[in-house]
Amino acid sequence: MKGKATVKRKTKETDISVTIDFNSPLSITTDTEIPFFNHMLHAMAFHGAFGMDIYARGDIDVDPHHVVEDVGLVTGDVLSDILVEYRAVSRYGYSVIPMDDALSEVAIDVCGRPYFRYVADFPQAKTGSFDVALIREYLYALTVRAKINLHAEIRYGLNSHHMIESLFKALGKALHAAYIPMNNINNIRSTKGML
Ligand SMILES: [Mn+2]
Repeated sequence: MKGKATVKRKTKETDISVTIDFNSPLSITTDTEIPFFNHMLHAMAFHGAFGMDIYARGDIDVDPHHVVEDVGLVTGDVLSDILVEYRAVSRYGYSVIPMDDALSEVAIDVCGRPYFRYVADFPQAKTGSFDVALIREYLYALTVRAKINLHAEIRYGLNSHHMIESLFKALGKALHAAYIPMNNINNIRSTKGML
């Protein structure tokens, strides 16, 4: 079905499966064994109003780095597959989302030319046990594999948890807008009501 794709990837470090389904916004499971990462991924899909099923196992006893980065890689692969099926999408999506003290901005162009800009200055290096530096690894991996232009900026905030959560909500909403299939838009926007 268009708008849905699954990619599985198994290496010596990680075993990952990601499904995204833009047709089923209520179906969200995030199972990575990294509670804060699960929380952020869930917020992204929920506020982006798309279905997402993530299963990830890996050497988190070494460092959650591999799992976080590889979930980004596989999620990018899924978005790339969805674009192939849709053929044309709206391309652009942006969102600015506040959460308490924090404000984050995400702008996306699904253009086939990977570009990544990320601005974040966190007041706390960890939220719970989660190293906030890993957020960059996830976003960069997703950007490269999805072949999108992603500008992500946490403008300000006092609490790293709020800052990252506002960023993931903005990312979800921006992805939703950027991957609207182009044919549907044309149909709706045609003054004739059809093409
Ligand atoms: Mn939270």
